[in-house]
Amino acid sequence: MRPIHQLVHARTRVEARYALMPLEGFPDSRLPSWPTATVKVLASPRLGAEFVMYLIDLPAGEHGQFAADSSIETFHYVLSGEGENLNNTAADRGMKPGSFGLTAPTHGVSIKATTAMRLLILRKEYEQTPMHEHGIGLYGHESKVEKTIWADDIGALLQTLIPDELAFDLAMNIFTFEPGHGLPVVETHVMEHGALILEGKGLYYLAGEWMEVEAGDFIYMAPFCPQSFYATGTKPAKYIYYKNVNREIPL
Ligand code: UGY
Ligand code: MN
Repeated sequence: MRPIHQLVHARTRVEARYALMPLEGFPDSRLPSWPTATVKVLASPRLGAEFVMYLIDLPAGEHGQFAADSSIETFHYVLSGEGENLNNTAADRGMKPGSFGLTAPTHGVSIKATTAMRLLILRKEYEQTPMHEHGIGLYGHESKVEKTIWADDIGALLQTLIPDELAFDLAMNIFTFEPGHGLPVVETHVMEHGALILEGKGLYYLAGEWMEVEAGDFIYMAPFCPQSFYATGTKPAKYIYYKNVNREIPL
C-alpha cells in the first residue's frame, strides 16, 4: 500500500479498447465458493471481456471450488504457494508455482492450499463444436512445456500451455522476452487478451500509446486493439495471457 504522504499518481488506464490496471488498485472481493479467500476480479463482462479473470489468495489450510457446470470451463495457474487439486487423480493432484490446468465444464475444480496460495483463474463459456470433445481437462507444469522461438527471435520465447487443438477454444500462453526483445509488429486481431505481467518490465503499445508496464500489472485487450511489446530493464520480462481461438465468429 502506498504511504499516505505520497501522491496518488497511477498508471491505471481504462480506455475503449484496453485497460491497464496495476494490482494495487483492485479492492478485495470474496466469492461464496471460496469463503476464506480474498479475490480480485481482474476482468469481467462489465469491462467488455467475454471471460472472467480472478486473482485468488487462498490462505494455508483453506479450500475453494468451482462446481461442475453445464457451460463454464476453468483455467488455473499457480502464481505462488502449494496445494492440492482435490478432484484430480494422484498424478495431477499436487500444485506448486507454475502448475496449471484446464478443467472442462462437466467437472468441478476443488483446490486446498497447503501453504498460502495465489492463483490466477480464468473462466469462460466453453464454445462447443461438433466432432471435438473437450475431455475432462488437461493438467501440467510450465517447466515441462516447450519454449518455442517466436518470429525468428531467440530472445522471444513462447510457451503454449494448452495444445492448439480444435477441441480447445482458448489459448493460455507464456511469453518470455530478453531485454530489448519483443513483438516485431503491432498486432491487430479479433481475439481478446487478458494478460498478467509475471516478471520484469517493458513497454506495451496499446491503441496508439506506449506505456511502461511491470510485474503485477494486468492488461485487458479488446478485439482489434493495436498491441505490441518489448522488454526493458536488465532482466527478462515474462507474461501469461489468454486468447480466444479456434472458433467461428458469431454473426
Ligand atoms: O498471441 C498473441 O496474440 C500475442 N502475440 N499477443 C500479445 O502478446 N499481445
Ligand atoms: Mn495478441
